[in-house]
Amino acid sequence: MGRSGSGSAAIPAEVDVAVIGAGFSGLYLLHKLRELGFSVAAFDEASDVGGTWYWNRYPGARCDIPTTDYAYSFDPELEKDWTWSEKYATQPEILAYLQHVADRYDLRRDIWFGTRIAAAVWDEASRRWRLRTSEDDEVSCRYYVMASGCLSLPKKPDIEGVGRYRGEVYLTGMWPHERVDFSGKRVAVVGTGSSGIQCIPEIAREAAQLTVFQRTANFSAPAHNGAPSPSRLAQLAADRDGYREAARWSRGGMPAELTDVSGVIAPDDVRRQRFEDAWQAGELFAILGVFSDQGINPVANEVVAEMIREKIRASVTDPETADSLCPKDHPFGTKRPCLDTGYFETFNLPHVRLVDLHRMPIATITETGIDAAGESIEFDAIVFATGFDAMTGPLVSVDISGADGVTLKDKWAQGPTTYLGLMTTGFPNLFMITGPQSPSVLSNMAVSIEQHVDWVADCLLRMRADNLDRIEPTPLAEAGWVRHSQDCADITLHPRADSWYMGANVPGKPRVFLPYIGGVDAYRRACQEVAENGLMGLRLDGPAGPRCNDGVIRRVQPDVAMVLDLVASLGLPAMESMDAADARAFSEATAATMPPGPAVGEITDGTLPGPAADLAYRLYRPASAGPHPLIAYFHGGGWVLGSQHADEPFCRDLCVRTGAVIVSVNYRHAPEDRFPAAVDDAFAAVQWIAVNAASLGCDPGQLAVAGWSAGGNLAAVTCQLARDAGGPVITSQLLLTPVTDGDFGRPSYIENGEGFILTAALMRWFWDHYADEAERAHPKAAPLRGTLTGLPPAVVVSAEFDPLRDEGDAYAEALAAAGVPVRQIRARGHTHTSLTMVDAVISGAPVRAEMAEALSSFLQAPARA
Ligand code: NA7
Repeated sequence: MGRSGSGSAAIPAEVDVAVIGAGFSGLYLLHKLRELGFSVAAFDEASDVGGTWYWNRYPGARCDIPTTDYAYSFDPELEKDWTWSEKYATQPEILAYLQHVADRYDLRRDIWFGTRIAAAVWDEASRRWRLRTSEDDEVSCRYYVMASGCLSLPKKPDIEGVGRYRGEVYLTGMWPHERVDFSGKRVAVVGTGSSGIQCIPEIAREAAQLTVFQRTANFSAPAHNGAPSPSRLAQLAADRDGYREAARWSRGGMPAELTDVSGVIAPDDVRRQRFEDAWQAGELFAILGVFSDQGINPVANEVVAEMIREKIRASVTDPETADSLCPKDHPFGTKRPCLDTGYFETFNLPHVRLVDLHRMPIATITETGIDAAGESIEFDAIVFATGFDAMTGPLVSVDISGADGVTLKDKWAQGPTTYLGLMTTGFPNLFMITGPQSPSVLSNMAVSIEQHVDWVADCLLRMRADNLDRIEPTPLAEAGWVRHSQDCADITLHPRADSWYMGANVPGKPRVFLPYIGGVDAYRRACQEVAENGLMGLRLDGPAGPRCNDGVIRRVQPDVAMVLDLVASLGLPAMESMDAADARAFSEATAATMPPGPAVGEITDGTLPGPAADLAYRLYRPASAGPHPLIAYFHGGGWVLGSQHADEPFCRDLCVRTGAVIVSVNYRHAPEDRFPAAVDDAFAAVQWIAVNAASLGCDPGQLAVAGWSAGGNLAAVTCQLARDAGGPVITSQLLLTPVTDGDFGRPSYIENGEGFILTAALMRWFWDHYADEAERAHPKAAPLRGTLTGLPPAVVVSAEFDPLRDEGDAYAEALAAAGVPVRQIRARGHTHTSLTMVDAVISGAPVRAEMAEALSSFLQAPARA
């Protein structure tokens, strides 16, 4: 049986809160909850406090977040007490710090060491958890908190023959407490993640021979370790509270200035300078933030990746070894980058050898060494630096059985599902500290741990005050958070890598991005909003009776939310407060700040005859050989704004995705030319384009019309006019968030009338400029009110947070009811404008891919007579 740190006390039968783990999380939890008057017992398998820093005692083990920031901030007195000796402290120093914390707050008396919690069962009748230790002792607790760490379950080396080896074997994550002496020995290190990269230079100092077995070359930057950063120390001395608060509201959990320099657009000298500055800083967030777009744009990412490869090639003398050490199979940052001290230079030492497992795979481990590609290499010791079953491993390794008898392991068989990374449905009163779908391993853990502990403590306090004793996330809230967390990952390059972030390092583990990548700041805001909104998404119960404010805390796509935040922060005047000329100038100026869209084969300008005057058009031709399908395109802008080149990024994107020639036609605008001038121009343009298809290098049998917003309105009306006039033959229509009706009473007008760029007020302004009240019901203004049979197949895209959503959906449904083939695409989490923000709103790309694929499939179908 485990004993409490104070010595003899037996495990208590009943506590308010049981905490698993006595590392950074467990220690602060214990302290905080005890201060609040809860009875708490903590359990740890280790014989003392420290968590990660208790187990990872391998030579060279250090933190990779500067110690100025990798420490508790909850007590200014504790900060005054402790002085770090280095920028990146060694494992013994961090362990000493945590021991000091345990002493300072007298924590050990409530920690049972050498005690593993093997199983936990929820008892609904008593609304308590029953925990069982590996020694079969039982503890009953109201709340059960897994503070068991993200990287605390080492992955067993999964290499053929591993059990046969007779020499010394070490696992970096379970290093012996006694000093290991490699002097004069032949040593193998398997694995080149952070642990391998930290221990290899240290082992090379002692060993007679060192052979490093590398499966994946890793990006690493010099830590430039030494004294703690004078500039960070000065900032802390000047305003400790301000510094800590800035860390709490930063992207990664350390105060940092975010850049808006794009790695795609910046000139070479700027790129180089920014990179060199980050390289010199020797901080992970610096090298991960050289460019604003390196995490999402492969081109920007490759700029940084190649500059790091240059550094590697410059450090390593043997070109073949240098080449093997250069990472080429994953974007930079998608596997955790390392900070090192002399790692690459170690391979210049005569007794150090790199075995690149891609060139020389391990056949088997033998009794005396490792056989690789026909060569038998003998070793006195093998060090496995092969990583962890990260994030979910430590949680599901306990046999946790929830309210419906399902185990956590089974619930998460396809990947973890959590609410805020803090709780999971079906497991009431169970909290996780830095669980999956929280920023955790992507952030400064110290900051994330404090935020989680504080949130849990506030929650328990509130429940106590409100006479409640049961809490569980609702399925709706949990599904919403899982989706949001996934949405955040999907706009990054992370899913491209076989990383432990993706669960890819453990055979059979589901491939799911595990941490939350939306940022510490965004995450903290979400947690705060949940608390402020009556613990939204959490079902509470107890003597005071049940209560639940169900809902989804984040529904807007993460990059769309960033755009909305930016727009709100600019405090721009409402467009409807301007006259048409000012509104046009304003909208053009805004468009000029957007990325231009992908390159196409050719862009040419021309004019075509219109009913009143010539109409300007801009033609986008794919790089491929023709004849191409042809799309007549009408821009958005509420019939008031825009021109033939206003939607250029979207037109280029459509051109590239469909392989069609896009002819974007200008038309007469209101208020100078009111309804039906724009319709007349649009129809005339389509007639001209159809007649001239061949001379435009296109296939006359593959003509589509397309438009966005008011342009979607014109495209829809044009199809009705062409049908009624008996031509031209239009093979399909693409309506992107179209205006189809002037009904302001639809729910989407009420739900999304404000705050999503296109407002209800602006839409009224557009209509007022365009058409008289009496004209608005005419099918040429409101195609939804027209006859819909016999129209070309349609792709109709609506956006969830658009006032026009419901009229777009209504049009799609009415078309389908009239027998028109329809592909209806509902863009979840998007706004009226976000789908056209090519290369700025990444989450729009899959929607545009789907619409282009649907349009192409209609275009390629045999033309309808
Ligand atoms: P990591 O980062 O998971 O690194 C493990 C390394 O071991 C990595 O290079 C793996 O290659 C390699 N590995 C794993 N299994 C094998 C087998 N079977 N054969 C050969 N090589 C293998 O763990 P660390 O302990 O270094 O770091 C974990 C985190 O701790 C770190 O990110 C910091 O946050 C602190 P692979 O890349 O899978 O090809």
